[in-house]
Amino acid sequence: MEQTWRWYGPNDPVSLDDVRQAGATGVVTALHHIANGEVWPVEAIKQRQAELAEKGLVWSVVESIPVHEEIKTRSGKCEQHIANYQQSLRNLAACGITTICYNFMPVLDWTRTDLGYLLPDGSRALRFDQTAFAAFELHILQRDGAKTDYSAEEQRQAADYFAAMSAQETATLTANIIAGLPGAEEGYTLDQFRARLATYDGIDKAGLRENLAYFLRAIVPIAEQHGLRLAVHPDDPPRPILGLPRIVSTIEDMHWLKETVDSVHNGFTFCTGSYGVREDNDLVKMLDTFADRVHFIHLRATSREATPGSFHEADHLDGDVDMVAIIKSILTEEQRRRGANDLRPIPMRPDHGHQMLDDLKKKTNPGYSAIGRLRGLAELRGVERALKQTLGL
Ligand code: DNO
Ligand code: MN
Repeated sequence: MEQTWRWYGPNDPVSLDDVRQAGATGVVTALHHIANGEVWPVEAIKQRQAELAEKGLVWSVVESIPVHEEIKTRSGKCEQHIANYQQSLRNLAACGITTICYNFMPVLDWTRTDLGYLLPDGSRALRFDQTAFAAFELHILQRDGAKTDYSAEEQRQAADYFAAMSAQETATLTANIIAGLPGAEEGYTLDQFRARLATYDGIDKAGLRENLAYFLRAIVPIAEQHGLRLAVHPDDPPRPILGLPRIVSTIEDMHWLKETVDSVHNGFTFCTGSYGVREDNDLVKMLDTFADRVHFIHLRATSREATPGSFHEADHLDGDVDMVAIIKSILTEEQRRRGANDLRPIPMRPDHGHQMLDDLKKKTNPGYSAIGRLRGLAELRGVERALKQTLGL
């Protein structure tokens, strides 16, 4: 595995020196200063590469070129956004950057209700509390005519939860959900959010799949021409929320993606923390089934809680996912690729970490503080080394 690290650019409180000291050799980043939908110019890409090279690092993976909402809803300037996306891909290829992560989650990127969930050891984790989320949806958002599938019991719990919240807690919960977590290109006010949700009225799962297929038919040929590896990030959490469809959550979705545009360039970001939230996702099976199309790996673990749908982020080796088995599968795939003369290791990054030690006193990007990810990377690297030595992988 190529050890990589997500870096949000010059404003990231984690410096490139920190990244090197964590032992990563590759950087995962994006040109966040370029507006969503615009072309990434060659000069801007080269400038970022030069900044990294100065610190002995390479730009290994783009995460993400954001997919404009008008592509997801196939409305407005969709065609222009797709043409721009194609051009950004060509420009990245011209600069030698070939692995591109993206996601197709409607309106919201990854979503959490609590950004500072206190763990017994005093560190802080990200959490998705299904009851808090339902309180937001039913009592704060209160969208007219919204379809929800909460049971009577869930509705009662959400009402109790909401009744017990202070104004400050209500504001914090709302901001956590709609203001945009790191990497999400958009944040909203409540009114903007309601308006954005309304743009999906009439787009069901089949409709969203159609829009993704349309997008893939436009970009996979470019990836083929230029040797790019596209890697779709799964939905997080991996299920429909707020009445919006989600289409990259299960092995069935992965089959659909593969069959819809059947090319090895049309691949996956295998994010164990996202897929692993569903109990019915067999992660090792998913990874093994699509191994030749897994172009990028996010390793982290989540722990499902007693309330269905609730989970929090666990230590990298200690959640619901069998991380050792996952890493074994990745190393087996790398061995297969070497046999086929593809010597490139698969880029992997520790995806999120707990806020801990000195970082507890600092303002950090939720999930993307230095020390927790450093710990995660160190543990994952240890597992890799042990497997390589004992199994000869
Ligand atoms: C969640 C995290 C997110 C993710 C972006 C994908 O699992 O990895 O930061 O990378 O939502 O674009
Ligand atoms: Mn991820």
